[in-house]
Amino acid sequence: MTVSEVKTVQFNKPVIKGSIKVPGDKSISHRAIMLGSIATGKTSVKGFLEGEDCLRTIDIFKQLGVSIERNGTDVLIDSPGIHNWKTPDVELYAGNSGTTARLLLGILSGSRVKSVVTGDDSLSKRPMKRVTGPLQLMGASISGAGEGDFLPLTIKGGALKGIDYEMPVASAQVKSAILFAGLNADGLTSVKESAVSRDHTERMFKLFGATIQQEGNVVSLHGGQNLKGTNVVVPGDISSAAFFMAAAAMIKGSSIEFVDVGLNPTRIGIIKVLERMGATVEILEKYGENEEPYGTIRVSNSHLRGIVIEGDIIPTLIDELPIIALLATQCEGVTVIKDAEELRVKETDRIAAVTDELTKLGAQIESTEDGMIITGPTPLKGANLKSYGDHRLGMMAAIAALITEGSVQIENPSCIAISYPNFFEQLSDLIKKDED
Ligand code: SPQ
Repeated sequence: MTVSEVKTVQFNKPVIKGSIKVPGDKSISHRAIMLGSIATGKTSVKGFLEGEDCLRTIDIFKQLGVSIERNGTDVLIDSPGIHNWKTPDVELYAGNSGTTARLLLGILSGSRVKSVVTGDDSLSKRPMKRVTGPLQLMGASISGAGEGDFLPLTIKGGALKGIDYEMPVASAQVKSAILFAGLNADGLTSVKESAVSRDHTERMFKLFGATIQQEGNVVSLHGGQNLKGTNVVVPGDISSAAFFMAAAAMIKGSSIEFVDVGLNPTRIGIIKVLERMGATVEILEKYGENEEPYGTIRVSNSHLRGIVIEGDIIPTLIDELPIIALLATQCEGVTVIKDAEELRVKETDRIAAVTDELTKLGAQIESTEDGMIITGPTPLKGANLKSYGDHRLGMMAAIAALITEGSVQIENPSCIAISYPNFFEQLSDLIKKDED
């Protein structure tokens, strides 16, 4: 590691205040490019996230012969439709992005092209069988290491049959991959989850003209539906906003307004947790109920208390658990996070990584098989923290620096650009506003 890959962050305990519009939602940005490429005709996307993961998704669909022009956060797609894609000349590289790889496996299975999907070191260790297993049951031709459990994987698109599948883990990526395959399968495809995960794919299928049924935790669609290009507006990413929501909640005198942030009910677990911990959360405006709900919300500091986070709420805040763990160090009493074993197979083992890094800051935290137990409030001290190349760990470390006595050094902070390219600019804007 070179010296330039370590960032020293020191703030002398500031108050943070102001109004921000966080970048576009990562999950929705990926799906907008994917559906715009599957559909025939022109699609316009506004508010696209210029993060590394979503840029990989654009590159991949260009390799498949789709015309995609990006001008900042505006993207124009012109596609011949999934059945007219070309066989790519190169391997399709998903980088660090689990969403790109897993959803792509479902999409390619029902296409007419043969291709190889690869990823970086972290992604090549993440389990793919959860997706390739049901896809193979639908008739997909997928081969690769560990009987299809690890990238690189070779997919030969072809005829598929519908499936009635009960998922062993609540996962939007597994559900979406099966639904994408189901779109080009013969007959009905039905997916059942143990708890409802983010439903962006389902909402966007409807926007592109597909008929899809959602009843409780079961989603079904008939194969053979053709999608037509349309216009997509991507709201701000609540998972990115969560870092500053936590900061506003735990720093005395702080208050931040989040403009045009996504408020999809399957993603707002962080808001429920903040309210239960005692933070002040105000929903100031709410729009767009039928497609993707979004609005303006304000989060302000208040006395915080520890809570238990478990069960059905977990899929609605899965990516927020690293920052929630930091927040819990500032709550009075014990916070218990359970039923979150999925954290162990993200960009890194987030249970082990969060526990190790917060311990270095002096937090009272212990890991369990499926979560963490944190006792607070604890004053935190500066330390040298690893990001593990995981954007959410990198941002957790930077937000921790707002409350530590002494500086925090973050190893490999550039990974933050995976989901939040202007994170440090927005952070310093929020601090400056108080000095003005
Ligand atoms: O795309 P990737 O790398 O899997 O990203 C993460 C993240 O922290 O940004 C997880 F590591 O988000 C996933 C999320 O955890 C994005 C996602 C989606 O867009 O469908 C769904 C969740 O994963 P899963 O496995 O629960 O379906």
